[in-house]
Parts: sequence; structure tokens; C-alpha cells
Amino acid sequence: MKTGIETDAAPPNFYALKKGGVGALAMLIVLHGGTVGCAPETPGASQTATQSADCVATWTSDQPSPEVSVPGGEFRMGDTLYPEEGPPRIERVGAFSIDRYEVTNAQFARFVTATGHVTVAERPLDPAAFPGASPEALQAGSAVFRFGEDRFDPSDAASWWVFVPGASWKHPDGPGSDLSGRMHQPVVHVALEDAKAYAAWAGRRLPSEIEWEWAARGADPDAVASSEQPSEANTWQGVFPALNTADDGYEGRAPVGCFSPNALGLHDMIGNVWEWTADPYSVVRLSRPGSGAGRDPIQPGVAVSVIKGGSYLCARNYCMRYRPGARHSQDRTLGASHIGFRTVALESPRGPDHN
Ligand SMILES: [Ca+2]
Ligand SMILES: [Ca+2]
Repeated sequence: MKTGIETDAAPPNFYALKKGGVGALAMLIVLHGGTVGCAPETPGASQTATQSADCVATWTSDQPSPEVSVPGGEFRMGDTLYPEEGPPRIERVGAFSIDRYEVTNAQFARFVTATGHVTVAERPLDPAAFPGASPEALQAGSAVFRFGEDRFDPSDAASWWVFVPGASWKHPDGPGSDLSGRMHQPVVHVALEDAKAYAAWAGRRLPSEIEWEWAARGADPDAVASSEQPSEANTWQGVFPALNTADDGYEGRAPVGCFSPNALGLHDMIGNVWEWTADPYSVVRLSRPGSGAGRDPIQPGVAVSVIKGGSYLCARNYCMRYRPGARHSQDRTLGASHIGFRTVALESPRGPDHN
């Protein structure tokens, strides 16, 4: 069950978040953490045994990520820590090929250069669609994790999330920030349609939830899913959101590949940034989620999809979703500073049992 400062308060939709500013924004993202920290491209002296040989130096281009072939199989999907994870159920999945790393800023920049794509966070809301909204509420921007002692309220996630006008993948902390030294960090502030647009440009697609979880489990049906905070993933050490000791070497996002891979050779499936899946969200997980809008009772009227893996904001006292079976809903139109994605090969069959 949920613990610590986590809350069940209903998150509003994107418009409400913007309209409500700081006060309304947090709830959507509070359940799964965020970032404002800028991890150095070169791991600091405190970097521990999590250090990976793939960290930065061996793969720094804007070219497509190396792929990992994932065999098909049958496994017990889900978990039991939070209600939306269960009950665990046997699922089958076909073989597919998935990115070894989260999509990076360098890769996303290449996509934007080639296509001229403008992300959702970079577009102001249409006043016609939101009559009566203030100009402030219609601004382009995104959700940024910002902790401030002066406004901290442990019962109010809005005290550590801020809707920042001008925040986007190119300005991850808002105006004045940029991608200097961050090109090999995962791209963030991407909405679902941005992730899908990138995947389509790359001739690929987003993974289904079942595919993602199977890959995160190392394609091992006997893998033991621990509820302990993993030592080999970028998560939050200390007491969220006030104290981040960064014992794993990274206060914020890490360049992809800096933490040890799983049994398949995949990096950062758990932690670093949450990852979009192709599947609409429902509280009771479906074997065939279809292509509907998704629904989460705590976000009424909001089209939601499943995100997986947790982020560098997941801590032992908050959002223990650093497990393959964990999941969360996310407003498809709302990116944040802790949500990214990876892709799978288009020719990968989705399989007869989960499409
Ligand atoms: Ca960390
Ligand atoms: Ca991840």
C-alpha cells in the first residue's frame, strides 16, 4: 500500500494543471516523481558500483540506439505493492527488438531537425478550445520538479511541482536552461504524441506494456521481482522530496547507459526516467488494452496511457515504483521532467495475445 507522503488526491487534467498553476499541477505527477537536477555528463566522484561500461564514452552519437532482441515467452505480469499493479496474471508475449537505451536528447534533436516537429510542450493551448482561460493558462510549457523549503507542504505535491512556461525538451528546467552537457541524457517533456512521432520517423513504434515489462524482467519468467529499491538504477536516495543524497552518483537525470544493464543488456529500464508505452491505461490491467483513450478514476475525463519503470525521483519513502510490475497513468498531453521513452522495431509482432 502507499506510504509516506504519497496522496490519493485526484489529479486534474492538463488544462486544469495550467489554469491552477502550481497548486493543481503536482497531483498528476506526484505519484511518480520528477527532476530538476542536472546530472553531470561525467559521473561524479561519488559514483558507485552502478557505473556501467556503456556510460557516455562508448555511445555518444545521435544515431539510433543499439537494439536488443527479446525472445517471446510467458510470465506472471504485475505486482502487489500498489492496487493498480495487480492482481498478477499470466501473460504471453511475442518476440520483439527494443532499444538498449532510453531515447536521448541527441537522438530527439536529430528527429526535430529532420522533421520540424514541435512538441506539445512547445505549443500554447488553443483559446477556442478553452474559452475563458487566462492568457497565462494558455502558455506553452511543461511540468518541472522544483523543491523549495519555503513552500514545502508534505501533504501537497504542488509544493514540489511547478508548471513552467517555456519548459520543453530543449529547456528542461525552463527558460535559461538548455541541453549543454545533457545531449546523452534521456529526452524529457515529451507527450505521448511526441514519442509516437519520433518512433514513426524512426520506422519504429512504442512498446506495449506487456512487452516493456517482459523486457524489464530480462525475459525471465522466474526472475524474482524484489520490492527493494534497486542499487543498479538511477533512483532517489534520502527522503523525498527534501533530501537527495544522490548516493548513486546522480541527483537528477543520468546520461543513458550509466547504470548496469539488466540480464538482457538493457539499460535504465528501471529508473532514470519513466517511459511511455503504447497502451491506454485502465486501473484493471487488460491483456488486450486496445487503442481507446484510457481511463483513470483519479483523472476523470483525461485520456491516459501507461508509463513504466519509475524515475530518479522514486524513493523508499515515496513512489516505490522502481519495479518491472509497477505502472502508472499519465495524461497523454502532459510531458514532465522525468518522463521519456524508448522504441521497439516496427516489424516486431505484437503477438495474438495482447493486441
Ligand atoms: Ca539518483
Ligand atoms: Ca527508464
